Amino acid sequence: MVGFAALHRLDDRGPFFRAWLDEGRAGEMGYLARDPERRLDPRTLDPRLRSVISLAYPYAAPARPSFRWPEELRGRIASYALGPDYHDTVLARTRAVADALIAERPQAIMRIYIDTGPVLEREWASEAGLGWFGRNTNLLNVHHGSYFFLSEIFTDLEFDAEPRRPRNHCGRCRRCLDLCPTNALAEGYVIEPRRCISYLTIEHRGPIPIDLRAGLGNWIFGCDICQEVCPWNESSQTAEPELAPSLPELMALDDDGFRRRYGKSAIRRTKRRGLLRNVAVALGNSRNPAAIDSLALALSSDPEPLVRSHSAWALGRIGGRRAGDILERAALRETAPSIGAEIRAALDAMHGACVSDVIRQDSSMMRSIG
Ligand code: B12
Repeated sequence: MVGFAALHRLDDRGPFFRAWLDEGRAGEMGYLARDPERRLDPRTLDPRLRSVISLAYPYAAPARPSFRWPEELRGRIASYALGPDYHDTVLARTRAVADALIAERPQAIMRIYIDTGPVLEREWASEAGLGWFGRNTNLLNVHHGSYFFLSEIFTDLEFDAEPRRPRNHCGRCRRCLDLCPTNALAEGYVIEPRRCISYLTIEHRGPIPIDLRAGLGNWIFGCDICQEVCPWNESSQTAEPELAPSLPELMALDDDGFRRRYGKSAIRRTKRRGLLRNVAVALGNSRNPAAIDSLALALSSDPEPLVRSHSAWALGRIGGRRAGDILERAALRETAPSIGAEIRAALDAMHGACVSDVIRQDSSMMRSIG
């Protein structure tokens, strides 16, 4: 898709954007808060710029997971990250458009942005007529849903472009709000990234807050739930089977293996450490005892404290005597205080669960006696 818009200062969005930053929603994405004025007016990048050519590139998204979870220990990866890194592919295609224009107007300025620059990309795409801001805070289009990437060419060329923001078609639908497992979406078309699975699994570097881990399910890089449940995406989802990697296999990756497998994919962003942290959480969420072996190995020998600590949590979540024994042994051996704390918390959670099991059994016994 392509659309055009004349550049101006995004006055009507300024207060929303500033409030969003003031509420700390950028989290660890410090680059979002840097110099907000540049984001609100692209002409501050170069005062000669006049227009934006906004481009959208649809990508394939599988309709539903094609495996049985949690019997099969497979992780889900957001569709956008399944192929080669879109920063490279979309950049090449956008550059081809800019080159074609330069061939016609050799003096024209062309500045390309895709994801990495100080640009409110959805805002310009919407001004250029490509879609409306959905309640899930993605840009939505009646024909293509929301599974598309955006890129922009800012230029000093001028086009006959009438401002034509498409109508909002979300109506009263709030499936994305209701079905987000971590309640990251709120009324008012606003996201709390610090609760969003995409943020937690990709952008967030340290330990994942314990109260949000269960909500991650088996998402190990990004998340598509707020897109999958959106009625506007029904026709844009394909029947292709999903490329769902085996979690124990990922847990066994060393640095070299990670680079070989994901070096050319957007997934490299998390580094091995971040991905295996997410994989540990997913294995825990499976509550499948078949996950214990790879978690036990990671807890005893992974070089990354982050991976060891999340493996401890995961063993606690799976529970049972064997996971408990592994945790008890690790508690005696582990010297890093942060991991020791996770191991104790995992054991406490397991004992809490045992006590409540006993109470539950007791009360059902009382009921049957009664
Ligand atoms: C930071 C970021 C994130 C963060 C924060 C997301 C967010 N909603 O802001 C996190 C890590 C959570 C994230 C996740 C995802 N992201 Co992201 N992300 C970005 C990035 C780099 C910046 C976004 C930004 O500036 N946010 C700050 C907020 C304030 O900006 P905003 O939401 O656009 O806010 C404007 C509008 O919401 C509008 N507005 C506010 N209220 C209202 C109300 C109404 C009624 C209306 C009409 C408008 C409106 O005004 C605001 C100010 O201009 C952009 C690339 C870029 N440079 O734009 C990609 C981008 C937005 N992401 C993208 C994608 C694909 C995703 C994921 C789908 C990936 C995934 N599957 O895991 C998820 C979707 C999660 C979600 N529901 O948003 C695509 C979106 C394509 C599309 N069709 O919309 C982009 C454009 C990247 C690209 N070049 O293709 N992302």
